[in-house]
Amino acid sequence: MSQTRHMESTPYPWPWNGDLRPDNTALIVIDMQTDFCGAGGYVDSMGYDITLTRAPIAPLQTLLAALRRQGFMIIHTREGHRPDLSDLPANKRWRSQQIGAGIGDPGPCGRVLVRGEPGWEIIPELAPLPGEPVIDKPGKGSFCATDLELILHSRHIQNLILTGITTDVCVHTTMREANDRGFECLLLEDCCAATDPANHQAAVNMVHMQGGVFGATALSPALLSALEN
Ligand code: C5J
Repeated sequence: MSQTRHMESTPYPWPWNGDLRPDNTALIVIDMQTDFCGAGGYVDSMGYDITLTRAPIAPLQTLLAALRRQGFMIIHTREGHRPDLSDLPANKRWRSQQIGAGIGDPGPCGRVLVRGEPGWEIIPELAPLPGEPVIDKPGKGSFCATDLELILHSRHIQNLILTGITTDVCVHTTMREANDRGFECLLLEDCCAATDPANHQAAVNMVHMQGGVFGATALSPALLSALEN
């Protein structure tokens, strides 16, 4: 007989059906790259405070250690473009130039948001382990123009735990895409961050609407204690 396991989360105990197991649940760590949280990267060059986007590093290290120990699938993503910029929409490039961090332009960490450049790498503190899939995505959502959905279905994943940066952009877009594809989503608030704390909170609040319109949210200690029990 199968056992149900829920954890404390808002606005409902997650997952909806109590079916939380290492072999049906994946952790996605979104865009923990130097460009988004390192000195001289894309976010820093736009003038935002990287202490905000670095805040999830320590909770993520604890979470990763626990989930790796228990055998959960771990997936990492990187936002970035081909060196020839053939996958960079002209309007995305233009907007980034308006704020002084033109995608594809040279910067302190190499060409901004370009694959293979130092700024595009995942930060060493959260480096993927061998065997953990890394999804390279040209956009905000992790499902757009990637093989993420195929990978999740091949591993029979039903539940997704979403973390990384930024809460209001790439994490939220990915959560919406995943929810529409039928995945049961949990956003871990302390393992995410935005370039503006009010936007982080607004993104969390949006998930809580309509009985959990995109899923649920929680703090990582709630997940860790559910897994310990
Ligand atoms: C942004 C992201 N904010 N990873 N990307 O452009 O959220």
